[in-house]
Amino acid sequence: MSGPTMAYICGAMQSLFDTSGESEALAAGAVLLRGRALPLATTLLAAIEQIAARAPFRRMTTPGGFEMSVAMTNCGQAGWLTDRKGYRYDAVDPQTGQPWPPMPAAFLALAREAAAETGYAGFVPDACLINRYEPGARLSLHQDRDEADYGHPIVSVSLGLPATFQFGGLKRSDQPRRVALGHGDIVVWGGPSRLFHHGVLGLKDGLHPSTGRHRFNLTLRQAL
Ligand code: MD6
Ligand code: FE
Repeated sequence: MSGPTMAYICGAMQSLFDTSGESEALAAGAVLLRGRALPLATTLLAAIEQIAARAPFRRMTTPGGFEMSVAMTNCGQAGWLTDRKGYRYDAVDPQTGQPWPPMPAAFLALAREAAAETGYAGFVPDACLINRYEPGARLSLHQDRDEADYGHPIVSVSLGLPATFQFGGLKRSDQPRRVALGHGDIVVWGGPSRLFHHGVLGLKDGLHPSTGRHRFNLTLRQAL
């Protein structure tokens, strides 16, 4: 027996024993778990609303003086910031003078499980950056390199309107591939691709039943 028959039987066995659903490798160390956050979507969105009530979404300024089109807030022990002084993590929200709201238990559990399942056991995020896109908002190619230890992965959860994610390489000039990320999709990435460049193309207008004209993205990090 060989070829398609074998492939079919292996696929069937995999779906018998794999309770975790579909997963797709994007690069070495980067895995897309399609729809994995769907059962928690309502919980996550309610938590985002509660966080934003205490630490409002705001469009931050880059060190070069540009206002980002993506609105951001944070929860956890540390929050990611950018202003004229640079990029960094800080325990305090500069807009309120208060600590960032605590990380909801659902964020922590989801990140732990997704990371463990993709080979990163013991991941305990201490920071979550929450991005909010409206139609037209985009995120240019960047690396996430403000965390203390690149040995930890980042777990990314997408909610609401779909987006086109660009996943490049170590060099900014590496031609990025395009990956569609929709409601409930999780990407876990670390290892050899932890410092790969990535970005999000301008959000297409639309109306999502759970988020209206918005896309949200959570990136859970072990930043400190
Ligand atoms: C976004 N995500 O999906 C932007 N960074 O809105 C990121 O910039 C990102 O998804 C590091 C790791 C995973 C990510
Ligand atoms: Fe990033």
